[in-house]
Amino acid sequence: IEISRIELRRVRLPLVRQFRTSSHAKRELEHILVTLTGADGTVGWGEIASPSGPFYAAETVDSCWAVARSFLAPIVRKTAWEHPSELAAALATVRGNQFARAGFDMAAWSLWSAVAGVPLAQALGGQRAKVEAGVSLGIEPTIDDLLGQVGLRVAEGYRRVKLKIAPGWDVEPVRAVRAAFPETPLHVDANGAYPVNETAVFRRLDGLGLMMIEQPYAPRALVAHAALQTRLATPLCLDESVEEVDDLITAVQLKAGRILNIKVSRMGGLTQAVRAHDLARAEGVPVWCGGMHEFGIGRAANVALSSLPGFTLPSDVSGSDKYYARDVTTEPIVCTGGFVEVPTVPGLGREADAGFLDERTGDRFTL
Ligand code: OSB
Ligand code: MG
Repeated sequence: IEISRIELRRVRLPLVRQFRTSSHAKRELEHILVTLTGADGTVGWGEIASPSGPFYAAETVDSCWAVARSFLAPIVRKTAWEHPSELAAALATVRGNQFARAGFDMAAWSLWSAVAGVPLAQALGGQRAKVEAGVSLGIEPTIDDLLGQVGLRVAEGYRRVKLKIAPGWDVEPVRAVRAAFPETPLHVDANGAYPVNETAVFRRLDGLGLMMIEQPYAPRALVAHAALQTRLATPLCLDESVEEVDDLITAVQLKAGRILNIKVSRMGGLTQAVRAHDLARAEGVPVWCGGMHEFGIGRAANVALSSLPGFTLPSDVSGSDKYYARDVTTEPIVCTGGFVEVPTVPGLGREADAGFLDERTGDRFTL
């Protein structure tokens, strides 16, 4: 596929509700949208969904912007490719910088599937017509606020609720939610906030019937995760620990977790996300698709990925309305009765809302 134009733009959207994790709080997000235009004029969209600060992963919006302009866009310019995996291999000559690479890989897949005339989900190997949606809830000022949020999302039909935890906000709020919602599938995510000598909190959480405990310790602490897993009945789920397929191989060998959260951004794109899925499936590790508060472009890619057969647990593919009053696509992502439909039209399945995007666009770069 020949690329005639590469465009990057920085786009800001306000969040409908502040989102707080163990490391930071946010009210507005800035993501970078990538467009690759083919020789026939077909456009592929991708999203670089890095947080502004380096608190989830090492990247920031500014680092992604710099690496995208100086290294990734030039690689796309000079690489001849027939399939997105070939472009992904060229992009992977850049070490790290997964979020930045993911935006280009996603744009390549949406362009390629549009040109091939197949839905992105089908191009990736997806099989489901709709995917099960879970929701991720931030740290709230009070337990009553949290109970209110859980009640709202359960009433909307979400099939699993994930609660962010942090030292000082863990056993007590989770126990309160479990007591008020005894039947709701629940899991917790610590974003690596606990020191590796902390086990008491997790042993107390172990009795609350959680689907999983996500990323209790720092990303590289795989040995500590393996040791904790031997002491708990609740499965541990890895997120930040797995940025490469090789990290997954290490985690499986060490038995550092029984479940994997696959994020398109964190894995450096759809190509690597599919590889992680294939490996996890072969190893009997159930996976689900995590999110980074993506706008409609990245969210559509998450829905397509979640249609692959190994995604047997609900994904963080909530409706656009959970985060944004108005999304950047002409049709928002909609969650109905706990499911999001997988588009059946060729390509990504969502069109950018050009006028609204222009209003929200700051810096641009074209090559
Ligand atoms: O750990 O899954 C995470 C958001 C920002 C940083 C880290 C995480 C998250 C989420 C968002 O949980 C989930 C979503 O996009 O719906
Ligand atoms: Mg997580």
